[in-house]
Amino acid sequence: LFANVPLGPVDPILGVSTAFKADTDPRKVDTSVGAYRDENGKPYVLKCVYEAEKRLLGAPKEYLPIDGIPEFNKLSAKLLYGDAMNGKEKRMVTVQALSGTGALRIGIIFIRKYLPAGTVVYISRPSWTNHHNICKESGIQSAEYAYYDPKTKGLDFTGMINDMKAAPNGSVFVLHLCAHNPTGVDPTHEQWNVIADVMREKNHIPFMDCAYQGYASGDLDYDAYSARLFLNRGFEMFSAQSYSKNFGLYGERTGALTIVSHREDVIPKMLSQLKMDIRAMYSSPPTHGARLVTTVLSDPELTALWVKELKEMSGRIKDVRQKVLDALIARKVPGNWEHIVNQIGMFTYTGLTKPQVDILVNKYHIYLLGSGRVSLAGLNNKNIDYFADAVLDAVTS
Ligand code: PLP
Ligand code: TYF
Repeated sequence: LFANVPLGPVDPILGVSTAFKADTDPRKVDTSVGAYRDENGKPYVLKCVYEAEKRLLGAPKEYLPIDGIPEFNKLSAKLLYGDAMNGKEKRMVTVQALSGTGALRIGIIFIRKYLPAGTVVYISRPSWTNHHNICKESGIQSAEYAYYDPKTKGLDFTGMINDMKAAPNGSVFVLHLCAHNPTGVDPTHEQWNVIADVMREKNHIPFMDCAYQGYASGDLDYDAYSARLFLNRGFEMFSAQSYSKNFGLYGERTGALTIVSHREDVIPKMLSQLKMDIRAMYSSPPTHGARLVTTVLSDPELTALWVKELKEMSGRIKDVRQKVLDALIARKVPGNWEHIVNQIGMFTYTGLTKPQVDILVNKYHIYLLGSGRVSLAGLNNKNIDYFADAVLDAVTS
């Protein structure tokens, strides 16, 4: 019966992480998956989450409504859109989702069902590898727009704008709110303004992928600039929020999808359709993570603690960037490595070639993606010198 089931490809990110776990070499270093590690290389439960968990001990395990906890949905939209909401909440709909991935998935299915047939979803080149998978599995066509320029290791702004102009009017553009994965390259605020102008002219629809709010600059409002700009400029738009990174809730699958319409009267109908999809897929979302986020965001003291911890996490990663750059310069590693400190968020797109990556993995047991992406969270004072030694060897051999 199942003899013809073909073997699927290994996920290019999670596959590397699996290889790391199987490696028994004591020197091994994991810079593959984007998951925060503390200075000792250990996963970190945020103190605000720990405190919220204490308060939630024994909370009922009843089913949630299909669209999740109403307060969680409200707080999520407010966290992302902030003052830009300004009365617009009446024409917004938010549903709790199975983290960022689940929010993207529900949103993309909604696009397939209710946007004009043939609408194409444009994804940055490169992007988080799952974006194309989500579109493919949801039965919608995806295409790419220029984003990263390997020559400058920065944004290919001209290419991006040209691709936006060339796309059919009314296309969906998946845009990373901040801390672009995998490149760590974000548009400046001035560039976002131009992007919004072009998207407006073309009637394009922004789909903000918000996996790192607060994680880039350490400032929740600063990091939300692009989403608030689009809302202020009157776009109809989508946003998928993940609490995996900024609350460290990875396995709790906590997130939200928000859709903004021009019209208030369509919101109940849109919600009813989102609920139909959710009901048929998994009936209702999980309780724990959304309760944790709700507890923290509705308590000013816990929110302040959260913001402090966000600054600590993003601050440690910035510190690691500088230390890696210093270590490479100290070793006179050929090439310019300034991009390591110019890029932002959890990752640096090193520019290492596949053969160089192979040296790091096979000879040094340092696990990174084949694309040269390094998750800086995996580096700390104990392994930065080892990492820099390995890069020197890889680049000069
Ligand atoms: N989008 C991007 C760009 C990501 O890096 C991630 C991973 O964190 C996600 C979405 C969604 O992740 P999750 O489903 O864990 O929230
Ligand atoms: O890019 C990353 O490393 C994170 C985590 O299928 C991740 O976004 C990786 C792969 C995946 C889901 C999450």
